[in-house]
Amino acid sequence: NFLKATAVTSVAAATGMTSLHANAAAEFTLKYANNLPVTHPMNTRAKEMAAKIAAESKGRIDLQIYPNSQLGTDTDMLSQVRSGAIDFFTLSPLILGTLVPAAQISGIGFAFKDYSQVWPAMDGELGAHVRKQIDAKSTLFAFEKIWDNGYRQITNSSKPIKTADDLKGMKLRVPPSPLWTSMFRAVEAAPTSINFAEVYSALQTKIVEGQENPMAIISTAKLYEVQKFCSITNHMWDGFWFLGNKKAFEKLPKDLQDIITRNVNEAGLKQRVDVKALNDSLVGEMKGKGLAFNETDNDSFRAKLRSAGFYAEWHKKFGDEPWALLEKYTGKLA
Ligand code: X2X
Repeated sequence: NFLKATAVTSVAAATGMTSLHANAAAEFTLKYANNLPVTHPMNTRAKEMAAKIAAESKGRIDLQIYPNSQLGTDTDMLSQVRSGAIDFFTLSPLILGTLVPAAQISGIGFAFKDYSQVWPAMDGELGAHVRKQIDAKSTLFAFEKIWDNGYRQITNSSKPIKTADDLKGMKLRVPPSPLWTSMFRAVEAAPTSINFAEVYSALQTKIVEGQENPMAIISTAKLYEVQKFCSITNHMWDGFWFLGNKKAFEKLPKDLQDIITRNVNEAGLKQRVDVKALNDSLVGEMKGKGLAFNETDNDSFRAKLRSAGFYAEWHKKFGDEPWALLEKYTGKLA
């Protein structure tokens, strides 16, 4: 099919072999699936990574990439990676929360002030705590370096969101995750869980008025075509754990495991730089495409979350020790 052809071509380019031979020679064919457009840094870096893995393994590994929810929604792909139908999958810690609740802790609203708090936490003790939970509570493991999704902003088709009150009753799409629903209920919006694969059409057909995502996704998924306003809330940082099926990975020879691990982590670090750069450059570009941007009163959102008991509720759910780990990087939250 078309996808396999694409994957094989990139391997062939890296190894200098013809595509047919590259495919036939590979001793291990591994599948990596994700929910994002091919133009997003997640996929450009993954493609480069697959080529490096092919070259360094001398063609023994053929890492095939299935982007853009082509194998199904996040919910479907999560089942597939759990069962071993696919080998690797990148997923938001919050959606992973449907399987490993503790993983959601990095998505607490307004927790990380900026990237200078995000990476030390995620590459440090908070990330280590979450990866340990993933390993203990599922058939999955997460590579050390989490990939970036970015700081999330709210878009909608009806009005600029300036304060928390502007969200009252607004039908907003959120990804399938208990924490996401809880957070937007706390600000009295009307959140609906919809997988990313269905977001563009849900906005186009006005099943929901709005959604929230980082700049790189609003741009590469062309959500500006079906939204009028983008309100800069920076309400949450989000990433993608690069997940692997433990059994499938453990079957690989140690030297090949090492090649994959090193390259996944290296590609993740490069992808972080790309996402940050896009975040800084895309506002101008999307303004030109008709999306109206506005600043927001961040304190009004935080105050509302606090008074609704959002922080207290999730502190209790996660427990004192994990919460203390989070606050070690963010400072006192509520
Ligand atoms: O579903 C989303 O909104 C997305 C693409 O940001 C995630 O994968 C969490």
